[in-house]
Amino acid sequence: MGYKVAVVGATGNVGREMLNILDERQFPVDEIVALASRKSLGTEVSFGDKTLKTKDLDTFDFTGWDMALFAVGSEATKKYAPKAAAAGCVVIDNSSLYRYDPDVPLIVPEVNPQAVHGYGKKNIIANPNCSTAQMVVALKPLHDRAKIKRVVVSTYQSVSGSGKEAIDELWNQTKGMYVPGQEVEPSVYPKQIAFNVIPHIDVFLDDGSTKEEWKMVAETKKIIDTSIKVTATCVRVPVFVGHSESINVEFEDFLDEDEARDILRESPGIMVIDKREDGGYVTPVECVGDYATFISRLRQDSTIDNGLNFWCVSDNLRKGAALNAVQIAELLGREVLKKG
Ligand code: 2RA
Repeated sequence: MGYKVAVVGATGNVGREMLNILDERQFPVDEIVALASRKSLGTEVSFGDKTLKTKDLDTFDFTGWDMALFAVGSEATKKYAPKAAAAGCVVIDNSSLYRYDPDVPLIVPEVNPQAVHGYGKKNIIANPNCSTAQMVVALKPLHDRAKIKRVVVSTYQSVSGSGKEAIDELWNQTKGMYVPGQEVEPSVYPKQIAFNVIPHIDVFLDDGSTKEEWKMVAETKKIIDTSIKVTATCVRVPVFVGHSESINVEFEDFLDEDEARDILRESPGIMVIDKREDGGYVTPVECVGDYATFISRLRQDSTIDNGLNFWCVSDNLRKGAALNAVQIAELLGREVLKKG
């Protein structure tokens, strides 16, 4: 016996990946439904070797359904997630709407699986921001060994984090640089993204940081430990899929780079590719489609007593969103609902 699962926002990048990963991991599905807005009604989406036609989210009755993986914006989530939750269907939400709600667990299964037992207050579980998810997978095992004091992270985030229109903008803008008369002005982003980088993701806050940077701070504290100080600079780069991060960590106690590398090698969800030679590291194009959070360039930070630097890369549509959501569904099934 398996689960009745709804994927909400099934026609978007993340929604389609959720369907792919539910099939890849052979999640125990008794019945599955792809839900989307009325304008996408009937759109065909793949679920393994099957084809699903999207149904209308607005009129859908979640009664009797076990889980709903939400991959829509906060506005649609605000309208439909409570409806699903009230019908007894556990919502696993990829939007930022509920991440900071004290009554909603924010979960990365490799990091804080025990938090799944707190889902019942609102019948909702939140998925973290993509740039947070890959980072906390790497930080948690190191924090368990040598208690982290401070994290300084710079991100290099792919355009797929902004959706399909951004992917098209990068493609067309790049092509237009070579074809006179086909130049493409910035529209998704405030500045040119082709052959450029943009130090701005989401909205600016009063202190000069952006909301994307604030999310990394707030979510790391909620998922791992509120005592960890985090400062982030989030940058959009001309990459289609795959977020990269340069991470500097200061610990309470000294942690040798070799011991840190061994710890990460043994940690769930992590692949260490770290050779001090040409190509001895992972780049975004190599992480696409993979489940792992890749770690490279691990080395001591000799400017402080207890510091390490490393490079972290992961598929932002997978570990950063769809995979983490499916892993939460697996965790919920295994630890709570216990069907299948
Ligand atoms: C981004 N993390 O990369 C944000 C939302 N996916 O645009």
